[in-house]
Amino acid sequence: MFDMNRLHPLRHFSAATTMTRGSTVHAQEIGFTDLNKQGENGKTVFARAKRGQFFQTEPHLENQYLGDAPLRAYLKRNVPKKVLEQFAPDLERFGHRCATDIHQLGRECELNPPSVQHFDAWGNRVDDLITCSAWKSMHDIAAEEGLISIAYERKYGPWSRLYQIAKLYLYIPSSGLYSCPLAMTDGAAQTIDRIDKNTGHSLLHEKAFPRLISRDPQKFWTSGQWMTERKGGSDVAGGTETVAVPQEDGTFKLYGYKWFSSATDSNMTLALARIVDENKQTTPGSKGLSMFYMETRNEDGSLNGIDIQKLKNKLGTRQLPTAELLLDGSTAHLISEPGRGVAGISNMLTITRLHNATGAVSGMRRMVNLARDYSKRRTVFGKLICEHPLHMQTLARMEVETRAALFLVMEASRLLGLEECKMATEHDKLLLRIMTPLMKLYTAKQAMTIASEGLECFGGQGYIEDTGLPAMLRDAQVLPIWEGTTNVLSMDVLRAIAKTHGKVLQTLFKEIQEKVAIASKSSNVHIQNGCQATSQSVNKLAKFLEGEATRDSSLLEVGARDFAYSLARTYMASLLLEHAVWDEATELDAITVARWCEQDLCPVVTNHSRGHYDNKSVTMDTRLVMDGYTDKPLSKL
Ligand code: UCC
Repeated sequence: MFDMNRLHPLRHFSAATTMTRGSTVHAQEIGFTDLNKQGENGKTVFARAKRGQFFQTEPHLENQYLGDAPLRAYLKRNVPKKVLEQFAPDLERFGHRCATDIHQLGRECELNPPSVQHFDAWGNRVDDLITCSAWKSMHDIAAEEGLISIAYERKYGPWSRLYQIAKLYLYIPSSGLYSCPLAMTDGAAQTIDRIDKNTGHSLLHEKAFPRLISRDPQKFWTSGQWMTERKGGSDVAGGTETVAVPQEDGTFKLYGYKWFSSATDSNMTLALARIVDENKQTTPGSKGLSMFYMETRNEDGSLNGIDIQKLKNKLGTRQLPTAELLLDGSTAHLISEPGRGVAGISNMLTITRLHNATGAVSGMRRMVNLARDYSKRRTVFGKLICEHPLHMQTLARMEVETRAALFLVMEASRLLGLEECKMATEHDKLLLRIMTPLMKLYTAKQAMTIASEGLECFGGQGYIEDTGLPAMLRDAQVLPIWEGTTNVLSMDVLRAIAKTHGKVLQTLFKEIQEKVAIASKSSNVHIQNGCQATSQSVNKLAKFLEGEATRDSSLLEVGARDFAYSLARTYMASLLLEHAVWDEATELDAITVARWCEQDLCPVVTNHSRGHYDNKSVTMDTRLVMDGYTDKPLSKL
């Protein structure tokens, strides 16, 4: 008979003993016999016995750059040696700061969330937004460290963007969510940079832009992005009610209610609104939306026709002053062609989505590295948890996800750098267009999984707020929501394909196949298997697209999420393959390929073959969801 006791992890323990690092220690050696010890005055010494002598060791943060082998390898592989030699020392120095003083400030931001004082002592409406000193320090640090400016100074040509994103990646998990205003600041800078300087927007180019990219804390401005209104954040065209009333001096007055305005302390914002025509009418839908520039304060420091209605009570990102704002005659400047607001603000979305993905992968890396460190400190069942193979398997799975996500985000940054320096080919531009939603949607979901799995690696301590760990999970949950939910982004993938008549897809497939062709020369069995799995996935996708799917748009829409996952996973496989056949690649890179390719790279074909997208299945989905639903208030049940 099988001895169940063999499976019991505690089988070596007796009631009188416990274990430390593999050796048996009698209870009296660790102080519990003091329970019965008599003090000099004859009383029991409780204090020592009550608390015991064992305290768990907290995980340590290491230099965020030096401790990140995959990041350093990616940069070494892609950036010319002479260029990397110039900015790598800055990343190393900053990697230390992100584990020390900046990390401390980030924690302070978490512990001292913002508040609003609506009225002064005399009853005047002031809407004073109160933020902690650490939050204000983050503003200065962002300027001094060039967290935005690096990308626009272009000191390192096309590598500037990659350098900036790598620096942000080190920074974000320690930033106390100051990363959010920086994302929008970067998006606004990019949007302004792409507006023709000859169109008469001197305010934008001469005032706002230099401030957004300044390294001087006194001059540095942050920007908001005011899109979302009460009707919702996804359907921007259907949800925007804010109107823009033309003024005689050529400016506009905005009236409306912005439902989610993050970074309420920003100096300026880009906002969408509908221009009121001479008949006092507005145009509905996307074609009625225009993009406006507005400063949040007037010359005298008062708010520019803005009432801060309330700060949002959010699940996470509590460090960040996200507010509901009433715009009541805010002075604004039209900066897009009338009716081209969505197209205009899409530049901003491309950047903020890259920041979102950078935040996702940096959170994953932080969690994996903390859990890795903890595994070398925490002893259970007689040995360090890093000595438990099952625990190492869990961490290794998290590591594979993190590596794949890192390469995807870094690759997008590399392409963006090329595009910004006008060095991108048509192929690069098309690739970047489809990569942006794929990267955003996929890494956000990975980040949630890793954050949750990561907390488990700390046991109960992962659930205790004082450790700072639960905030990582709460904050990660914004990633699949902010800047477009997973399904909205999946639809953006389809939009990009339709808009380019399939060119983005052809480009992506070509890119994957080229990487596979190079990797397939390797004799390493893991790489060969990876090449085979990746090629098979591309072939399956191509066949799927040739079939009925493309003829029925509603079918394609139901499959949009699985389709996006398939593209993301297959492309990430090719990025891992590319890395694994690099001259300086190690066996670990081949193993990473093997592990990544063990999953279903092409869930859209799997689920299509199961009939998940046909009409019957759609009906069944609705029936499943609505089973037992009565649509009656509780009182009537
Ligand atoms: O609400 C939110 C708050 C969340 C909670 C925040 C808490 C705290 C924050 C913490 C931070 C760390 S976030 C929700 C944000 N909302 C979004 O991200 C928008 C989601 N919706 C979309 O992305 C939609 O797909 C829209 C709005 C872009 C689609 O609008 P339309 O009107 O249907 O768009 P069209 O008609 O398809 O496209 C209009 C134009 C076209 O250009 P032309 O006319 O030249 O062909 C498109 O090609 O815009 C272009 N366009 C794009 N261009 C549309 N999307 C893109 C794109 N992604 N890239 C380039």
